Parts: sequence; structure tokens; C-alpha cells
Amino acid sequence: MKTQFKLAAAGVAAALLVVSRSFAEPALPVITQELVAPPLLPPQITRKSPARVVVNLTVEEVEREIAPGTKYTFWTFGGTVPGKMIRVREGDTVELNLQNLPDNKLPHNIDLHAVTGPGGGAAQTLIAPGNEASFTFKALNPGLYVYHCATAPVGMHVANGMYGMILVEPKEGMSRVDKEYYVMQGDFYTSGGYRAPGLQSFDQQKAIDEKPTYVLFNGADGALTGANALTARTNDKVRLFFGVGGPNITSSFHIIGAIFDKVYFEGGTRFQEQVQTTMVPAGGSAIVEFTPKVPGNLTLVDHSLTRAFNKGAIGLLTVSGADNPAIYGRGVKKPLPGAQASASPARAPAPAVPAVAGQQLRGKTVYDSTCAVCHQDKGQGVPGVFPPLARSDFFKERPYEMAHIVLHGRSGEIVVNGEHYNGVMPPQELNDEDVAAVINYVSVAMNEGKPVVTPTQVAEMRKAR
Ligand code: HEC
Ligand SMILES: [Cu+2]
Repeated sequence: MKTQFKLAAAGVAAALLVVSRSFAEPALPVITQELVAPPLLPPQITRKSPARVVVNLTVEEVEREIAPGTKYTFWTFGGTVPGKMIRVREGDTVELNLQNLPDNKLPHNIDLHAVTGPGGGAAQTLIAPGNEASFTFKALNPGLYVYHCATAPVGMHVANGMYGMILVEPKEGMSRVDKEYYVMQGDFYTSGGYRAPGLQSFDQQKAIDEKPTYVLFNGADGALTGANALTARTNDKVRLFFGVGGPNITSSFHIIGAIFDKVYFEGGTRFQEQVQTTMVPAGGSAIVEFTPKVPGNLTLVDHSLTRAFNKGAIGLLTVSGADNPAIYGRGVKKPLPGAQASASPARAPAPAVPAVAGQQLRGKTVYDSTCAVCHQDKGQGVPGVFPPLARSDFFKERPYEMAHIVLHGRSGEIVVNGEHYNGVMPPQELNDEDVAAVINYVSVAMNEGKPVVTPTQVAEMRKAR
């Protein structure tokens, strides 16, 4: 009996020893995460062993442009929409320090989908302005995860921009690529209509009805176009970390002119190959990889296309490099036998658009996001399909009619620079400021002219109809 008892006691002691040993983990190296503004993100991880990663994330309520001339009060993680990307390795321990800055007005917190445990950190981090909350979690599962504020009303905090992503790289690491970018889509609900000028407030009813005024990439109309376009060279391997903050709208994410070689669908660790469009739910993500082979602009869109062309969900990836006609030919256009000649491929090269400043900038922004899809980036048009706006005799002869065309659209026969067109231009849903700005931009930058119309005159033409 005695020996049996002794043996049992020894067994318990041994078990205790094992337990206590597994608790005493070797001290992990401490690394402070360097946070950067989207569309950039921290570099690929080269470490082969776990670390304790310290993330110092601020909550900042900031007023900034949601569209040219339109302001909105965003609530952000790290001052940006989406919030700064966090990048760790599977098995890392993450120490998250959340600071609700003293100038903020509301309590906030963070729920990370990469956390295993109820609320994802929401309870541990709920703090009023002027406080800091800290909590740690172990990144057990590799993948690309959304994080967001989970303070009531949660939909409102998310609609105001409180989301971002955390990438947990698998233990074995990720393949090397040439370019990595971070893009998140979100839906926004403002009191005024799309691009209504001035400071806009949040419209709760529109949010409940899921009728967004804006659907945007990276928190602003134009965040990824013009000077903000993403860039790559031909044959670069490009990896895009794409997420949807929502709060409501699922994305049919597509890049016009590219085919995804791989899509790590739903932000997980398996991939599908040769994908044209991938569906990303609100609060979800995807990692897409592709290799542009020819130069030009690739266009990021939500393929629910009125969101792209009427609500802002559009971005550009500008690819530089040499032409590759074997992969992408230039094409030839000519009139059908017996048809009126209208397509003359041999035409003067598009004039360069001079640099613009000040109020012209607004016109350029409107042009790039609204008119360029048809009339082309430099106003050169497409022979026989879309008339040119640059050096257009039609425009120069009747500059005052232009606001009417932009407001109400135009269809039927038209002759521009001696070429016949017979198409349909839909009315453009722009406010008076933007109509005036874009016409003056076309006049000054593309037709060597002067500003021709004021917002007040546009307002009168709108009424006159
Ligand atoms: C969806 C394509 C589309 C968009 C977007 C578009 N246009 Fe047009 N536009 C056309 C077509 C097609 C015509 C020719 C209509 C016809 O045949 O009567 C045209 C004609 C015009 C003309 C008169 C012809 C000329 O070349 O001078 C002007 C001016 C014009 N557009 C300005 C604009 C401006 C400014 C914008 C942006 C605010 C814009 N368009 C957006 C398709 C478009
Ligand atoms: Cu919040």
C-alpha cells in the first residue's frame, strides 16, 4: 500500500513538473510594430521563430475630405481609413496597446478577428477618451483578418471608418513578391448626396436601409486615383491585401485588365487559381496575386458597377514598362464598306495636359473620376466612339453649352473635328460646383481657353430645364 501511494505521489509530482515547464515559456524577443499608412503595410517577415510583437495603435477622430470639397468626420485606427495594417507571424504573442486620444469625443475599442476568445479583445480595450488599454493574445491561426471597433452602435463606428486588417503570416512565411498593397472597401452614409459639398454628417437611416452614398476604397473618393494611383512595372509580381470593412456592402472585387493568378479566398491559407472576380464579404478579406504583363492603367473596381462609377469604388494601378503586342495588340479600326467615315486611326497625338493647381485641381479630380472613362485620360477620346474633349472644335465654338451637355447628357449625330459621332452621353450626376470646375478644367487645360462658367450659372441652367 505504502509503495503504491508513493508511486502515485511521484506520478503527480512528475505531472506537475511537466505542467509548470510548459508554462515557463522562454522569454520571447520583443519587437515593436512599425505602422505605416495604407496603401502601404509593414514588410514581409523574415523571422523563423516567434516574438512578442508590441502594437501601439491610436484611435483618432479626424475631419477630412471624403470627396473633393466634401468633408466628413472619420473615426480611425491610427489616423487612416482603413486603420494601419498589423503584420505578425503565426505563433507570435501580440501586445496591443490602444490609446483613445484625449481630444476624441467617444469611447472606442477593438475587436480583432485574428483573436481566439470571446469579443476578440473588445471588452479588454473599451476605453473613454484620454485612456489607454492593453491586452495580449496569441496569433494561433494564419490568415488575413479584419479588425474593427465594436462599441455601440457598432454599425456607426464601422461606417465612420473604424476598421483595418491584421495579417498573420503562416509559420513557413509567404512567397517573395515585388509589390504589396493594402486596400479596403467601405460603405459611407452621408446626409447629403454623392459629392454634395461641405461638411457632411452621418445618416443613420441610410445606413439602416443599406443605401450608401459612397462606396470607397481606402476611405476617400480618389484615394487610389490620379497622383494616388498604385504603381507597378510589367512582370512585377503584385500582391494585394483586400478587405471589406463594410459595415454592410459585400464587394465583387475585380481588376479590369488583370486575371488573378491566385486568390487566397476569404483571407485563408488555400488558394483558387485563374480568377476574374472574387467576392469579399463585409468583415472579410482576400489576398490576390497577379502579374501585369503590359503597360497601362489597371482599374480596381467593385464589379457591382454603379458603385464604381457613381459611388467612388474605383482605383488605379498604373503599370509602366514596354509594350507587348504579342500579349495585347493595339487593334485597328476602320469604317465598314459604305458607312460614313468616322474612325480615322491616324490622328494627332493627344496633347499633354499641363500641370494644374488650385481650383483647377477640383476640375481635374472630377474629370479623372467621371469623364476619363469615356473621353480618356487626356481628353483624346476614342475614334468613332467617344468624341475628343481636348482641342475639340465643338467645345471651343460653344463653351457655354457645355454645362447643359454635362447636366442633361447628349445623344444623336455630332461632328467634332470633322469626325462624326452618334452615341449617347448619359447625364452626369454632379453638383453645380463640380460641373463648373470640370468644364473650366476642360476649357483651360485641354482647349487653351479661359474659365467659361460659374457654379451659379450652372445652377440656373439646371433650373431652366
Ligand atoms: C459614359 C460615357 C461618357 C461620360 C462618362 C462622359 N461623356 Fe461626354 N460624351 C459621351 C458621348 C458618347 C458623347 C457624344 C454624344 C453624341 O453623339 O451626341 C459625348 C459628348 C460630350 C461633349 C460634346 C462633344 C465634344 O467632344 O466636345 C462634351 C463637351 C462632353 N461630352 C463633356 C463631358 C464631360 C465634361 C464629362 C464628365 C463630366 C463627360 N462628357 C462624361 C460620352 C461620355
Ligand atoms: Cu469606435
